[in-house]
Amino acid sequence: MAVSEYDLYIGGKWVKSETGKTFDSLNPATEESIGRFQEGNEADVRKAIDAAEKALPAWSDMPAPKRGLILLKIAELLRKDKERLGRLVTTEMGKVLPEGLGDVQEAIDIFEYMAGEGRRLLGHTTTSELHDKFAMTIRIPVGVMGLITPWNFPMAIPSWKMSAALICGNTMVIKPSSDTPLCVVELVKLMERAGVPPGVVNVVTGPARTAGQEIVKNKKIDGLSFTGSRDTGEWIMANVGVKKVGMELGGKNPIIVMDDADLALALDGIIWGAFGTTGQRCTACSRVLVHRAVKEKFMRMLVERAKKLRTGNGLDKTTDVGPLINKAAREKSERYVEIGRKEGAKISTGGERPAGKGFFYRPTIFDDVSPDMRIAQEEIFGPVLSVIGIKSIDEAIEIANGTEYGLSSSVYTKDVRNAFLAMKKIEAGITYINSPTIGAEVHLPFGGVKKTGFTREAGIEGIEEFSHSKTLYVDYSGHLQRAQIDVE
Ligand code: UN1
Repeated sequence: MAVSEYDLYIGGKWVKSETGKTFDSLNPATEESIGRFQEGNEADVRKAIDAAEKALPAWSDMPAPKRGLILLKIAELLRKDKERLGRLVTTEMGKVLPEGLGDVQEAIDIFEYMAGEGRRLLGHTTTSELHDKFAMTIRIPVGVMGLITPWNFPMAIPSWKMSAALICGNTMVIKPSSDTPLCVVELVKLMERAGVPPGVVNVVTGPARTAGQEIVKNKKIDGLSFTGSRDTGEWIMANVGVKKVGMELGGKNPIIVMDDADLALALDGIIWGAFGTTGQRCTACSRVLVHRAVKEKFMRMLVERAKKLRTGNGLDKTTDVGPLINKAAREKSERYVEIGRKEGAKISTGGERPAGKGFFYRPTIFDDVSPDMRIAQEEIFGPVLSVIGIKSIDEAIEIANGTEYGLSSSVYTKDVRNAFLAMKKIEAGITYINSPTIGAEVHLPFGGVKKTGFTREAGIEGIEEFSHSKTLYVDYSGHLQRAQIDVE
């Protein structure tokens, strides 16, 4: 079958890259190409920035509720096309179909949510220390935003960023991950149809080392929003210069199972949290901290269930776990399994790749893991779970907090004291009680602490990454009043 070629989207036009080069996006389940994309470079990014700069005055001047109507239209078009796009996510990224559809649903949800924010964009009014003086804040756009997005939620995460950036009145250049450019290209085609004016959203596909670096370093970009790996995030922080920066990096998310927990419920949650999306969520559960009083029993349940998980093409209804995104990702999981073995942890199931095409890897569980092992500290981003025994909620929280990351976390318990201690003391942006570490909803803030980053996306807080607060003072006293001086 002939492979379609897709162009860059700059200033409202689909154009070729300056490089004349292309790259292919592969279906990770079959290793076949699903599309050919422009290998955009620095010059392409600079053109896209110019287009975004040109479009900024008119777009930022449009009343926010009116921008909101365009966002609603985008949501409507996404909804109409949900089935096709869900299959596209499944094919390009390798999730199972219900998750592919969920990815599109999350995009619909956030566009609807942010459309409503257009009628709010809250500032606040407050008192003044002086007579006849009025004080308040409003939200203003950041300007031209650079968005660098990952492959694991190829519709949802670009939508979190684009919807918030749009409603706040910014224009933007987006560089999607080279593993999933088609999802963003399709999303932007819908935006074009929904009436997003030329130049407001520009797409440059291409490598991190050329297109990506230009977005990070270019001084005309006023704000940068990045979701991706810890290493790239650290490089960005060191090179970004003076810009408003959003950082959403990795996780080593724990689920604590206490001795009073409903074990069947915890089992469902852990299987879903650890092996859903093949463990490739920054919110995926990669550590289970289980009370020693129930550990043996729970391990038997967990291993039995994990063994039954069927790996395969996500479009196949019988598949539970899809492939990893690419060859390097599978090799990373393999490397860590080797590290875990050498560290002395015991493989209870998995630890191998099935035969045949596709970047598949069996769901893998390590038992007898100690908290300081590399497999319990470092993000693997694959279907590899470490189980650690604990004796109390205090010990569990200490181990939960004993990594550099802090995104999501969870505790299974029926004891309100355990639940509240976990909610208060776990160092993370999100704590779930009696549900897994994944499944954030778009009207609540999403983000982490420590080396996970410092940004909150989605929810009202999501507005802050894509706007500045501006302070306004109105003095109607008719004479000079000096703050801090004329206070008597
Ligand atoms: C991510 O893995 O980067 O909460 C985002 C969740 C999803 C989003 C995950 N709604 O798991």
